[in-house]
Amino acid sequence: APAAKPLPGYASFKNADAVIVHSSTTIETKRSAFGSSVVTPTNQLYVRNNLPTPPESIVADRDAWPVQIDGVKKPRQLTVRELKTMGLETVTMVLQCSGNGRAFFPSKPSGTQWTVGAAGCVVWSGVPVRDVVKALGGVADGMVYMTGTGGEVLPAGLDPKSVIVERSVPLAALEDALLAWEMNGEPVSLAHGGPLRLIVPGYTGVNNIKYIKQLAFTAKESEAHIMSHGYRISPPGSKGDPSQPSVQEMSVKSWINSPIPEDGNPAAGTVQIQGVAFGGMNAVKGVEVSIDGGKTWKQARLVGPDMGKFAWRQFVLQAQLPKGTYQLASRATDVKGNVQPETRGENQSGYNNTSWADHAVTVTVA
Ligand code: MSS
Repeated sequence: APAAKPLPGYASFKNADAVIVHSSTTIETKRSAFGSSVVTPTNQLYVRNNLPTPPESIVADRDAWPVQIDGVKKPRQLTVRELKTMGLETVTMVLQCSGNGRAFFPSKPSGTQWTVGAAGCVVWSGVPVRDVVKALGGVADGMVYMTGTGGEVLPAGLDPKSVIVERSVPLAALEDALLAWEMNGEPVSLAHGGPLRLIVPGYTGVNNIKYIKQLAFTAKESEAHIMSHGYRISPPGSKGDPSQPSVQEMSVKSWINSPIPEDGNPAAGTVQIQGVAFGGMNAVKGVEVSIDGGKTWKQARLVGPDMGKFAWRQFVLQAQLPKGTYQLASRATDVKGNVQPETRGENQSGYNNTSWADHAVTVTVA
């Protein structure tokens, strides 16, 4: 096996045994490392950066970080210090990269070959965006998007639009959105977007803008390349363009984290089949587990605290398994009755893979 890549400096606090370093800007949580405590520990959470990480100096004086609020009746700049007087909310949310599960596409789309570990369940605290908007006189007339801009210093000599991390989501998303300064009980680390991050619960990772420097309510979608052409659900063989759907709301998904082949063969007898399930915009209602590749299913039990509709639930099924080889699969249903599909939706860049068949594991009981 090739030698493991070292952790980059900004992520040196990560647990090297619990992650796969794909590159200096892409780090995946190992499937064996999700644990059974609902929340993903910060030192095991995945990282995905589209640009080089900003310098540590931006988190030296966190409360002084400014964010410009535009597209409201009274636009102005606010510091984190001021935001901390304007409201407080905590939300537990699945943060998942749009490309999680890309490695399972037989078409081998280019991009990081994430399996399941570009996701985690994370607790965020900050001010509700709706409180900020209210304090600034409400959204200006005619605005239909909420557009967040990342605070990276852009590489010189390039058209800013071609590289800037700026994403628009429908205005309705502001109802659940936060400007967050705390993650899992600590100030948001630089790796995860400190000093201030836009959190859009239920939406894929890319919409959660790190080191946010501007939050604008806009009449049009951002013209940044990452919005107009990147992160589009493009038909196989075609390039991204603004007419195609963008990656936004997540949908119902689950996968098994134990037993998995990486952890060795479980002993014959009672085997606890466990994993995680989430509904994106809707709470999870239940999870079924199959030991025969999806021919038959049994209802699993949801385990641990319910941390709200944007969090994931853990599930477990105790199965009596004699020696043999089993194809273990899980299939979640949300409260609206949406069922996790068997197959992925094919697309050029390998986004939004929710297929239960792709996430199944073959395990030998010894
Ligand atoms: N933000 C910014 N500013 N920058 C960048 O790069 N990225 C994205 C988000 N945000 C970015 C941002 C992505 S893409 C993702 S996933 C996320 O983030 C991640 O997170 P973490 O914390 O984990 O790293 Mo895909 O859809």
